[in-house]
Amino acid sequence: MSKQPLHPDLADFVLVGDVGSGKTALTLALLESGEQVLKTQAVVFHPSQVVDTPGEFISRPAYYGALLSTIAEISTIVYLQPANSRAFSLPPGLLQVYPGKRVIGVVSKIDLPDADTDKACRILADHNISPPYFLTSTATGEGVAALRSFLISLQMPDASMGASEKPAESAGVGENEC
Ligand SMILES: Nc1nc2c(ncn2[C@@H]2O[C@H](COP(=O)(O)OP(=O)(O)OP(=O)(O)O)[C@@H](O)[C@H]2O)c(=O)[nH]1
Ligand SMILES: [Mg+2]
Repeated sequence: MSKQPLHPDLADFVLVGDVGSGKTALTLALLESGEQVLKTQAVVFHPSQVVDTPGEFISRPAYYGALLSTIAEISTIVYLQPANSRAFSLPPGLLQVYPGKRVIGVVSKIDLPDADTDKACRILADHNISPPYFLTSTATGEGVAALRSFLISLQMPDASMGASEKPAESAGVGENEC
């Protein structure tokens, strides 16, 4: 659990994605936390309802119930699609259970030599996740600030937009999307 969060306005989202897709690394980068990236064994609740989940939650049907109860009270799902993966991991039907959730598509690990960001974006689109998609690397830091700004903009009082709509320019989004 982080103490004295640097970004208290970063709130109310849950990261989901396959084992090793980079959820914990991205969570800590967004929070600018110095914590070590370790394999996530159980749900981690950071302050302000920022929630990191173990990849097993979506890769093993036995955990779907735990996933559903974890995300019940959270408004925004941040789904990570690794840039070097062709597998889409969000369980079918999850978004039907919670049709009101905002889903943000993130292409993670864009620094990897075998990254194919266009392909990853197509995979997101093919699974009905609406753009913009945020391209990130926690190795280089690329795209992290843009995603953070976008997530913070969702906490603004008039942020009724979905991820499919362009946020205010002041949110600083635009360079790391596809
Ligand atoms: N090159 C590179 N490596 C990354 C990036 N993000 C995460 N990694 C590495 O990938 C591995 C897995 O990252 P995690 O953040 O632990 O992945 P996770 O999705 O939290 O995994 P689980 O907790 O097992 O579900 C770690 O060794 C990270 O250092 C990235 O953007 N680029
Ligand atoms: Mg993790």
